[in-house]
Amino acid sequence: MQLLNQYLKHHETPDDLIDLIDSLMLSCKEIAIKLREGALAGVLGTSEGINVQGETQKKLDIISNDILKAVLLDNPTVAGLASEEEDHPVGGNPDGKYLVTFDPLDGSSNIDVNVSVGTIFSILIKPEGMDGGDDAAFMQNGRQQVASGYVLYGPCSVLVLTTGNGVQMFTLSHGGDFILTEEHVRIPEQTQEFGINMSNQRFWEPQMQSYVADLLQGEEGPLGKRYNMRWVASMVAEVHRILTRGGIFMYPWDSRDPAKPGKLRLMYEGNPMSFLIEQAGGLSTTCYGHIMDIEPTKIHQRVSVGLGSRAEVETMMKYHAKD
Ligand code: AFP
Ligand code: FBP
Repeated sequence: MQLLNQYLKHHETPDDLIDLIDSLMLSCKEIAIKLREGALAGVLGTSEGINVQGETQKKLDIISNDILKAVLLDNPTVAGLASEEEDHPVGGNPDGKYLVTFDPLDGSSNIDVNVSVGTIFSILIKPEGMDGGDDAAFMQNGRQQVASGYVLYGPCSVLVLTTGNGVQMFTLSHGGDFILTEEHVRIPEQTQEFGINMSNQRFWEPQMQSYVADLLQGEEGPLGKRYNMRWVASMVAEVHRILTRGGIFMYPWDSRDPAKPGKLRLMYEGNPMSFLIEQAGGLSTTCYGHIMDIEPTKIHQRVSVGLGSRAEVETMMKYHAKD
């Protein structure tokens, strides 16, 4: 069993990137402690704030954001950061090499009910001559990511990471180390499990309606097999399930807010998760094309998402290619 830093060094990860991942993990360990203490630390419940996405912030959204910001801005490799909880990017060291985007606590509407949540992150290189505090520096497609990952805070805390060399899982030990517990994660091609918020069914496009209707028909329908459904309402937990045992997860465009391409955020959820999914042999799409090919135009841009087991995602895309 290898410790995180040793593993990364052994796989020729640049020293400054190891240093940055180390800072991210320092923050995540602090967040894990706050989550573990829950009501004892007075951190549960809602704050007074509303974030730039128009969502009510949980106290732990703000605490987690503050922890990540403080630790990352103290790291000289960080030229700038962008958070789902901040209106604008924040500049770091002008000579820093990296930009970090993160969702400090994804699935935070689950915190009070003690269900799994997570921190999602993505690392980009700051383009030459740009200011790391400017939106423009972050306008890079998902293929430019040098690393991405998440820490799932569940019954145990697990870091799931890619630096472009497959996907590795590291479990947080009692002693505070992230220890390699799974190397070169592969997503099974086929699955019998899907995840989508069914309460939004009437708002989906006809193509998605028809795909999910066929999933629900099971072995009697055109897909010829019985499916099970899972919905945690925490993307980190859904992606972790898919990386662990396969499946398809969808959060498609819907007509509740027709001008928005979807609910999930490209820079903090779509791109980092797509990098992991594709590195593990799966597919990650908008239902029409690869998420990581999207050229972003806004830091808080939204995206429609359909990701997971390759064969299932391809089937779902065929429904969308029909017209
Ligand atoms: P929160 O961080 O506000 O809880 O949002 C989490 C999330 O963006 C993503 O993790 C889930 O997949 C999705 O919301 C669940 O959305 P619904 O509540 O609409 O099912
Ligand atoms: P396991 O302990 O076998 O996972 O079963 C769990 C459970 O009994 C409940 O926790 C859960 O509500 C239910 O299964 C979900 O099952 P299904 O998706 O088959 O309806």
